[in-house]
Amino acid sequence: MLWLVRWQERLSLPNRSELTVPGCFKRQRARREHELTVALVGYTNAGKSSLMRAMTGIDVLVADKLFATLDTTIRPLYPDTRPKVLMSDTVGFIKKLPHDLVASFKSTLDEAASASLLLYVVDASDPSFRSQLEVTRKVLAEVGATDVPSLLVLNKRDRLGPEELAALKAEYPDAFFLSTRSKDDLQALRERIMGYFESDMVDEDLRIPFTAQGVMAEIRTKMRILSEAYDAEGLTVRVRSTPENLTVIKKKLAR
Ligand SMILES: Nc1nc2c(ncn2[C@@H]2O[C@H](COP(=O)(O)OP(=O)(O)OP(=O)(O)O)[C@@H](O)[C@H]2O)c(=O)[nH]1
Ligand SMILES: [Mg+2]
Repeated sequence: MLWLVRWQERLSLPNRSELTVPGCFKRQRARREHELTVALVGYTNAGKSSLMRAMTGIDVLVADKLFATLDTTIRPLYPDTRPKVLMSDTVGFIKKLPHDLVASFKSTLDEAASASLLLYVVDASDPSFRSQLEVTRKVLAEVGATDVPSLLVLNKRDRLGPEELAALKAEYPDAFFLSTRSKDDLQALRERIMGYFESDMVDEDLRIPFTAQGVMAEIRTKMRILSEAYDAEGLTVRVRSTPENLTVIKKKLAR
């Protein structure tokens, strides 16, 4: 165990007890089952917390050191989206993670495995980013997160010269290039995320009688409203929604 303690000290790692997952995590996740979640995963120092801060407005710690983030944080995108999308910032990965310590990353790994979409955040200005990405992919594969759809985000593009950027774009044509310091890049990523979720959605007309107005609040949170038309008996709304949420709402309206 001594080597592990020394190794932790070298990286300024917290001890294992500080890294353990709060017991309420599973329950929180169960509650979020029907919600759209984006998990930020990647090597330590890639810029996950910077992205989290920029996309959700939450004041998470951003620091130029290894293992700045020691726990998972979950917040909705800000400004609000319809439907609501939750983003989670996770603990960073490193090379040669002792198997013993993998257990301490449980909240990160669980979060990743249960997300609707994974963003693999990479520091594209780090010459060793390819092997860092490999480490992240390998660890996530070990916990069965390979089925979760993902988007590769090559961050810190502001540190790349035009030729370097062009070469990386040719190497990773499907990746999203970004700097967390560029408002335009962040807006484009937001649109890409919403576009991804909407590609899975269906449009449908829902009839809401005046006696079932309570359901409208839930519809407004979970779905995007495309149009609303009132008549004498109630309201007809055209919504864009995930099939799962549509089923839940239709059941409530049928009661
Ligand atoms: N130049 C530049 N620096 C960035 C960018 N995004 C983040 N950084 C810097 O990269 C460093 C690490 O950022 P964090 O957001 O803390 O990285 P992290 O992935 O959360 O790191 P861990 O919590 O250790 O896993 C900080 O010094 C940030 O200011 C960017 O787009 N460009
Ligand atoms: Mg962080």
